[in-house]
Amino acid sequence: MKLKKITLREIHLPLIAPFETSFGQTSLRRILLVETDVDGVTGWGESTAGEDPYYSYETVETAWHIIRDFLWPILKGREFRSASEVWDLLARVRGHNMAKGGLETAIWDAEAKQKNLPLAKLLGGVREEIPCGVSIGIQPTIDALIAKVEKELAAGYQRIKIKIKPGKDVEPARALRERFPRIRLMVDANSAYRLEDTPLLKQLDAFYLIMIEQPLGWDDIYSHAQLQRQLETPICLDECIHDIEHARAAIEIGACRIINIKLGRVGGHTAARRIHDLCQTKSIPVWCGGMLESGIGRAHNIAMSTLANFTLPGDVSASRRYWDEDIIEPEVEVTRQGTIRVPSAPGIGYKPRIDRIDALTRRLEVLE
Ligand code: OSB
Ligand code: MG
Repeated sequence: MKLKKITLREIHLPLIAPFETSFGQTSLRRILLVETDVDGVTGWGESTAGEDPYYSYETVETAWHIIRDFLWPILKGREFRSASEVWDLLARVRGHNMAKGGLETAIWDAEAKQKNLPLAKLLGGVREEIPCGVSIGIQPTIDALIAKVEKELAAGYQRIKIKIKPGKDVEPARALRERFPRIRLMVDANSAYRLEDTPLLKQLDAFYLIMIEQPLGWDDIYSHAQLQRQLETPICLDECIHDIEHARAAIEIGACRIINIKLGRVGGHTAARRIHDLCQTKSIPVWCGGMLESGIGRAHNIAMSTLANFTLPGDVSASRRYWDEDIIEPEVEVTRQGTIRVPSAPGIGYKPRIDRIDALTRRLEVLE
C-alpha cells in the first residue's frame, strides 16, 4: 500500500448546546478532517485535537502542522503492507497522538474499503451492537441536571456520566443518586482535583458510582495510585494514558481499575488495540471515550468499540445529541435499548457528505 495524497480540512461545526467541563466550555467545534488517497481508495479520519490546549497540549493548529510537516514526509512514497504498520512508521515523532490518530485512522478506513470489509471486522471486532452511555456537561442547576438525565434515560442510554468540578461534585452526585437509585452512574473530573482533596473525593464513595474518571493531574499516574488505595470507587484513567507503557504502569501500580481508550489520545487504531489487548490480559475493562467528534470520528469510535474487552458502555452516542445535522449519512442513531448497531458497509460504514463538508470548510490543504 502507498499513501498518494492527503487532504486536510478544517470544518467549523456548532454544537446544539455548549458543553462544559472542569477545563472550560465549548460551543463551536473546529474539527480537522483527514482524507487520504491510498492506492486510489479514499479513507477518512478525524483528529480529535481541540480548539484549545486544555484537555491535552494538542490543538487543531499543532495537528495540522505535525501532519503536514512531519507525518506526511515520513509516509510519502513509502510502501507498507497494511494500516497496522503505520503507527510504528510514525514512532520517530514523539507524542502528537491526535495528529497521528487522525491520519492513521483514515488509512485504516481506506484499507477496509480496499478489502471490502467493515472496519470493525478488519480490526478484529466481535460485536454487532455496542452499548452506549452519555457524557453530560456541567449544568447551571441541579434541576437542570436531573432534567437532562431523565431525557437521556428515556432515550435508552445504559449509563450516565456527569462532569464535575470543585463546588459542583458531591451535591450533584447525591441528588442524582437520590432521584435515580438504580442507574449506572459515574463522574468525570478532567483533572480538577489534587491529592489533598482525598477527603472530598472519598465522600463520593457513598453514591456507589461505577467509577470516578481522571480526578487528578493529567500526567500524574502516581498520585492516582495513592488515591485509589483510599477509595472504594474504581478510578478510571483518561488523560493520563497516552500509550501502552502508561497503561502498563498505571495497572501495575494500582492507579486505576478501568481505562478509557480514545483513538486521538493514544494515536489511532493500532495503538488503541494494543492497549485494549494489554488491558484484557490484565482483566482491566475498557470503554471508548468521546471528544465531541463529528460523524467521522464517531464512526471510528464505533468500529473500535466492537473489540472484545470494550465491555462497559462508552461515551459514543447519537449524532443528534451534538449536531443539527451531522456530516455523514446515515447519522449515528441509538436504539431504544441504548445501543448502536455497527454498520455492515465497507470501511467506517457511513458516507461522508461531501457537499456539507465543503460548505463547512474554512481551510483546506492538499499534500501530494
Ligand atoms: O473527558 O471524556 C472527556 C469531551 C471533551 C474532552 C474530554 C472529554 C469529553 C467528554 C465528551 O466527556 C464525550 C462525548 O460526548 O463526546
Ligand atoms: Mg474523560
